[in-house]
Parts: sequence; C-alpha cells; structure tokens
Amino acid sequence: GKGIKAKLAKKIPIEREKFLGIKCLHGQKIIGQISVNSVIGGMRGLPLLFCETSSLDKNKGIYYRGKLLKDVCAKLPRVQEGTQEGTPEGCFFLLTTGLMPTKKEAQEVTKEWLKRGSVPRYCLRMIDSMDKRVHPMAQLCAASACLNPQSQFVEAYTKGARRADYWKYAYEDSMNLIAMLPTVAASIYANVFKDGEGSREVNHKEDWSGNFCRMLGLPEKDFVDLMRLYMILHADHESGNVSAHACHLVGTALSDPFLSFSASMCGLAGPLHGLANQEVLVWLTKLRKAIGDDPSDEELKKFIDDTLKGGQVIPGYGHAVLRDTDPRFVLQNEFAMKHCKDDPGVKLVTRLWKIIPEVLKKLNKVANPYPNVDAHSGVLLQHYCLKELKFYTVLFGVSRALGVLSQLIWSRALGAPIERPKSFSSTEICRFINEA
Ligand code: AMX
Repeated sequence: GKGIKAKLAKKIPIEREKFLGIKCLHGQKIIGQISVNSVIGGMRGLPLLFCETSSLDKNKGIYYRGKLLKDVCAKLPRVQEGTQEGTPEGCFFLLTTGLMPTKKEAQEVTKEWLKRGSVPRYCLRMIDSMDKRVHPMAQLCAASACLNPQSQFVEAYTKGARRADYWKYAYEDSMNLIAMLPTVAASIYANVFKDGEGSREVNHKEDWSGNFCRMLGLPEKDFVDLMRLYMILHADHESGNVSAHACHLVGTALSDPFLSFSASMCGLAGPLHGLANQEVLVWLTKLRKAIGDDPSDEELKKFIDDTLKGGQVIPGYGHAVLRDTDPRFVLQNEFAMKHCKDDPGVKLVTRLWKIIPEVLKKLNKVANPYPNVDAHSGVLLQHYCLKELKFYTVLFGVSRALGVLSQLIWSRALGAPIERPKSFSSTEICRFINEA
C-alpha cells in the first residue's frame, strides 16, 4: 500500500515496540523536577508530555518530524500547476507518517480528502440555524461536535473493537473531519458575513486549499498559495499548547476525534492563544486610525506605550516557549515581501517587528519581546480581501486540525492512557512544604 494508512500500519508496530522498550527499560528514570511554581504556574516548561509529530526549540522554532519548518516549506512537493507552495495535504502526510511525501503521495491525500469531503445535511442545517452573533469559533466547535454521529471510532468502540485497532478508526474519523472542514468553515463564513451566499460544492479538480478559497469566494491564485502556506505554518506546535493539549486530554477519555477536535477549538478560541490573530488586527486598525498608515517611529512608540499603560498586552508579541522571532512570522513575511511588499499593512507590520521588541525589552519582564505567528497573518489576509477579523481564528483552527489529529492518531496507536494528574490545595501545598 502507498497511502498514509498503509504507511501507518507498517510503522505503528515498530513504534509500539520502541515505546514499550522505553517503558520497560527506562520507565523509572527521572527527567524533570516539579517545583511549587510548576504546580501553580501553568506547568510551564515541565517535561510532562509526549509528542511524536513536532518539537519546539525556543530559539529555532518548530520542527515538524525533525525538520525545520522552513525546510518543510521548501521541500513539500508542489502539486498543482504554477503553485509556489507545498500543500497542507503533504504536510499531513509528513506529520502522520514521519516521511516527506513524494508528489504522487501528496496528490493521493488530496484525492482522499476530496472523496471524503461532503458534509452531512443535518450539520449544514445546524450551521444555517445559528444566530450570526455566535462567534465563528463557537460555531466551529458546535459543528465539529455535531459531526460525532459520523464517528467510526464510536461505532467500533461500541462493537468492542480491539485496543490495538483504535488508531484505524481514529485515522478514518480524522481524515473525514479534515476533509469536511473547508466546507464547514466556508459555510460559517457565508452565513455570518455574506448572508449565506457561496458555494458548498467540492470541485474535484482543485486541492483542499483551492476548494476552501473558492468556497470563501476568494479564488485568486496567489491567495490560494497563501492559504496553502498558512495551513502548513499553523498546523502543529508540539503537544503542550492549549489546542493540542485539549484535543489530547479529551481524546484520552476515548471521546471520539470530532469531540476531541471540538474541545481543541474551544481552547484555540481564547485571546491568549488562537484569538490573538484577530486581536492583532483590531490593534493595528486602531493604530492606523489614531496615527495613520505612515507614522513616525516616535508616534509608533507612543502608541505602543499607551497600549501598555492601558494595562493591555501587545497582541502578536511574546510566547510561552519561544525566545526569538517566530519562524512562522518570518515565513509569512517572506511571502509578503514576494507578493505584496507595498501593502501599507505589510509595511507597518514589518516596521513594528523592529520597534515593538525595543519597547517590550524596556519593561524588563517580557520573556520574549519578539513577534509570534499571529503578528503577521492578519495583514496578509486583509491584502487578499479576507477582511472579516472574526473569521481569522477559524482559519487557524482548520490548519490546527492537521497537527492535533495527527497527534490523536498516534495517541491511540501507542495506547496513551487517560490523563489524570494529581492536584493539591493551597493547604496541602503548605503542609507538604512544612514536612519537607
Ligand atoms: N505585551 C505586553 N506584556 C507582555 C507581553 C506582550 N506581548 N507578553 C508578555 N507580557 C508580560 C506578561 O503579561 C507578564 O506580565 P505580568 O507579570 O505583569 O503578568 C510578563 O510579561 C511575563 O510574561 P511571559 O512569561 O513573557 O509570558 P507568558 O509565557 O506568561 O505568556 C503569552 C505568553 C503569549 C500569553 C504572552 O506573551 C501574551 O499575552 N502575548 C500577547 C498575546 C499573544 O500574542 N498570544 C498568541 C500566542 C501564540 C498563539 O498561541 N497563537
């Protein structure tokens, strides 16, 4: 076999052996320490989780399957005529199997997703019935949870499937969910912003991103390329971030992939996580209203200072792990320099990249004064006329599905048990310290 499933069927037994070996030989070894700060401080930096698909270096950024993101972008096969970017389909192949796909293998994933892409009518009806005031992210959470009757995992589990086979159903559900997401997301977009106008038909001549962009009513070639890049860049960031961890946590209860993904999206919807891309643009729009498209450095610094004095963070800057400019920011900036370097928003974001870190460094408390992925995406989307800020996190979510669902397949493959850490009250912590 040549597809992802065949590759996984070959690889999983080998990885299981390796995993079991680690468990038997080294299960008792200590790789970290837990301080009181870890317990009350969001478990920052604790070596607690397992992740096969990607790994984050605080300076170099994210590696997908041991490959630097910029090399992943450079090497993923270009599938359609004339495209300058690889495909998210190829990226999913890489994340799940650990192998860089050939052009043909990436095309096979496209074909699979096209076949699986039709969304059940009851789900579209539910989306259509939503009040426009429901945030698009909340709609995405609802839609993906409501796809749960499609779950082959649920069906197999109910029929008493063997644990060793769980991954196969997690794989089927994940493939189906990813295939449906462009239609789900575009339907949400059409209802909230375009009075329901827009296509929901999958066109078998286009790839996943091409279909998505067309359904959004933005079929321009360069925008489709931006979407391919965007979907690759936002896919995976280890397993400790809120969206990945939420998906994993819920998945360990053996909730199906549709529910696990829904939980993941509830987390992505928060302003300190995925919603930051919406917030960045709100902030930039305020900035341009206040001091124009071409302000002086002094005016910019003053505007940044005023934001901080108002008790707000600068959205798009800082990171819990990264300590340098996020390569996902850099890769978007490279795209911008190639395609739209004269766009006023792009120019502003590029200038702020130099100025904001200077200001944040002076606060002497920001661990990372440099831009993250969200500082850039908004102005690129604006350039190609995707203007509706409230939709931006949904794009992030569609992309994040690739990462969290690859991780979920591997969690089931390796038999990850239910997650259940021990918690302490403040009284217990004090007692513990006094006894120690
Ligand atoms: N602007 C102003 N202050 C900031 C800041 C920013 N961009 N980033 C961090 N700080 C402040 C914190 O608020 C904190 O102040 P406090 O001690 O008074 O509460 C202090 O610096 C130390 O925080 P940290 O250790 O540097 O950050 P963290 O690991 O606690 O949080 C993050 C990381 C991303 C939540 C934070 O940098 C932030 O709020 N950034 C802006 C929002 C954002 O861009 N989020 C997107 C992150 C990427 C993603 O998930 N999509």
